[in-house]
Amino acid sequence: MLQDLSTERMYQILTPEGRVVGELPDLPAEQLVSWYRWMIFGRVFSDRLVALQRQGRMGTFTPLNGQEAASLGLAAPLQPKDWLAASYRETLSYLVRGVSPLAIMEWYRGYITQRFSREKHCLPLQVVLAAQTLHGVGIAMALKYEGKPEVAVTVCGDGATSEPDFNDALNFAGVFKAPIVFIVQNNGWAISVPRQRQTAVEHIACRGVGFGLPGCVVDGNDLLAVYRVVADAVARARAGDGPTLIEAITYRMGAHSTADDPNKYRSQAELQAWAKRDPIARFRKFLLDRFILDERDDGRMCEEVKAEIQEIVETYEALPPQNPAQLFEVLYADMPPQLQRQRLDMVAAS
Ligand SMILES: Cc1ncc(C[n+]2csc(CCOP(=O)(O)OP(=O)(O)O)c2C)c(N)n1
Ligand SMILES: [Mg+2]
Repeated sequence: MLQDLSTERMYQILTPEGRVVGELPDLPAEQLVSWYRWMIFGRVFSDRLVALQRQGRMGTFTPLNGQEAASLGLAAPLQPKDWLAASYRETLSYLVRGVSPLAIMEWYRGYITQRFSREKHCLPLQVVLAAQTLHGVGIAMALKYEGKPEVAVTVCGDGATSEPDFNDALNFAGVFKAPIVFIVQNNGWAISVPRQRQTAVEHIACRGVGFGLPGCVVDGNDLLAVYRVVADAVARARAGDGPTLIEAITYRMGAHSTADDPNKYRSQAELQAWAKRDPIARFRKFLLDRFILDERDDGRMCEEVKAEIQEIVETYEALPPQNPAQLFEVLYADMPPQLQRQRLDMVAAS
């Protein structure tokens, strides 16, 4: 299907009004309802972490509101052994892959957490913009050398595409046909810098051409469209046909982080226009219209999710403080001698 896709038009299956305009993927109703629940989970979780931060119970947090469809849709087509290397914005992508909410909460609290387990094949959330794209290509090349059937997916923001790392990653992946999918979550802003300041080309996905990669633009607030496009690109990488660059057009409804005030740089009119494209409302309408979900199930599900998150918060707050010695333990498989000495000094001093 990727042949049908182009950077000329934005691929879409459901319009913001919930009208079907593309080919629906053949998926069971339970799958669709479970995805809907995950999007609600992502939003409630994000809101809760913002509230905890405001009360001094959480570190700086980067909300994902508005980007639930892109975050879920990019992770949903992956097999458990495929790899994901993404940024601080993709908390929902990680949760869907089975990373524990506690891992995310510890990470945002500033703990050195060991809960990003290798079994989930997710690298820890990356803050250094675009560095994860290189890590993703490295993993993809390792998979290729070892003749493994898995692929890597790497995700960054629109602002991160201006980093040298992003360009190096695309170039290397293009030349060596790495089994990887690059996804750019174009949410309109890099903190206060608008998307227009990152590149003069019309779509970020067009930049793939310069590296020999096919690119496509997808409506990032259309869960089924993101799923479909990423599933095709993953299949392409798995078949040995090389990397793809996908641009998901979405919008960050909240602040960049709990340390940011977006009212200083963007208009209410822009926010209101994007509120009409809400990814959860769009998918909900689709499910209700098709009788896959009813209002009562929906209400019950929201309450369940809130209760589940409340329990997670209680577990999180009962966690012991960080053991400083752990700082040394997560970086190297074999700790170098100077770090072993520093670790012993630290333990002795504490
Ligand atoms: C290499 C590097 N430079 C600068 C920063 C500071 N910084 C953190 S987030 C951010 C904006 C990123 O915007 P974008 O890539 O669009 O991702 P978004 O936050 O919108 O998801 C910047 C400049 C950083 N983390 N890393
Ligand atoms: Mg951005």
